[in-house]
Amino acid sequence: MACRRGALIVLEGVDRAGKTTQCKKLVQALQQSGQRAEMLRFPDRTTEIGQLINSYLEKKSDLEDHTIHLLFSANRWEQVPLIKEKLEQGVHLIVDRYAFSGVAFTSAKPGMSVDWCKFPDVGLPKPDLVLFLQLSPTEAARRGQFGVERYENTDFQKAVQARFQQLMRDRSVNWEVIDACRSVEDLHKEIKSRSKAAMDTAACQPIGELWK
Ligand code: NYM
Repeated sequence: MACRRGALIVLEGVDRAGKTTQCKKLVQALQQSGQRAEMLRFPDRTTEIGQLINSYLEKKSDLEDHTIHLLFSANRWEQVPLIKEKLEQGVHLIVDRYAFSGVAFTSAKPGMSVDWCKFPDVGLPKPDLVLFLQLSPTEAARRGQFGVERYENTDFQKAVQARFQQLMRDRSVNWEVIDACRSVEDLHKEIKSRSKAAMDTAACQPIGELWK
């Protein structure tokens, strides 16, 4: 492959860390500088699987814990052909949550192990960079009321944060931790510069496989 593939960059963090705002700003900045960049988000609530997930998150339906976990994973796998195609075309993909949210949220539930939770996502396209927006759950709660969706309470978010910390010890993934307790613009500048470095490195490398 010529040195031109796009980079897969994921933003992770607890709810309210600012991931969606920062993903949008990064895509906009890249496009303004003449690069091809698109945003993806998981869950992608627009697909049939995504609608099942949406109904679960909105507490309109109840699903068994393993079952909903597998649906979140399937919702990523259904986008894999598109992800690979775009990266190979040289489009940078900026992704709001990925398999790490999948594992952190499910494994924060009683009786769900991190190892079991990782398995369905093994082999997904591996992100070239995972930026973890670090914000304490207490500070996140201060940013405004949590919504009414499932998982949106401080105790659960603390458990999720602990699982993220555990996942970040895995050096096979290129994690970078960023202090999210700053202004939107300061955070954006740092995210842009860290992403730029990852894009330069990714350009000449094949797409990796996650957790393999
Ligand atoms: N979530 C997200 C999961 O439980 N598993 C997953 O695999 C993913 C991608 O869905 N609280 C949870 C985290 C969030 C919720 O996310 C919806 P958002 O970014 O608010 O749409």
